Amino acid sequence: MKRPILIHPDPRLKKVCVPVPDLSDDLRVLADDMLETMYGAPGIGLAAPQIGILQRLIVLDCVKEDDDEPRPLVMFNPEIISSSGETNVYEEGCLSIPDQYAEVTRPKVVEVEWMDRDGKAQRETFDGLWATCVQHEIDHLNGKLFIDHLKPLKRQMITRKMQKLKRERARA
Ligand code: K1U
Ligand code: ZN
Repeated sequence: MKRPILIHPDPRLKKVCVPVPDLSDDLRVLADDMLETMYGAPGIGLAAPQIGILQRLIVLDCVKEDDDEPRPLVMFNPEIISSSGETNVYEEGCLSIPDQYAEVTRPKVVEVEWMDRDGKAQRETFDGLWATCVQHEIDHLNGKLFIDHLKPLKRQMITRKMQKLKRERARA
């Protein structure tokens, strides 16, 4: 089932999320709903707080080419265990900040540990867009948005646009 995505500013997007204790069928359904919501948006990632669930769960699939096999990743309690000194600049977007894009600098390569949909511990090194996306999603779990990486004036400008968008949507 697709879930509605919260739009910034929303206090739930600023909260630090709690770890998922043990896997359950409810959590697997939540992860599947998040993948459906992400693909439907469309997007390349989604974090649980974006649908109002304040638990440490993210999903992502950064396979770009339509002809390539999809690679949906479900990560419970993801943790970055190492980051490269080398950085990468990517023009990021966010499903909670529609139609706004800005360049963000982040480590180019990150090593991540997480628990998968079957409760199995996983560890993998990500590069390029995958690394950017997994860092963007883990930021969400810590109440941080990509605009928090920008200069205050630019952040304020985007926030005002989102406030206007939310007022318009509420009136419609
Ligand atoms: O977390 C989110 O809000 C999802 C976000 C992830 C992301 C995008 C760009 C850089 C870092 C993280 C998105 O998916 S925004 C939409 C998007 O990037 C996209 C949509 C359709 C096709 C390809 C990309
Ligand atoms: Zn986002």
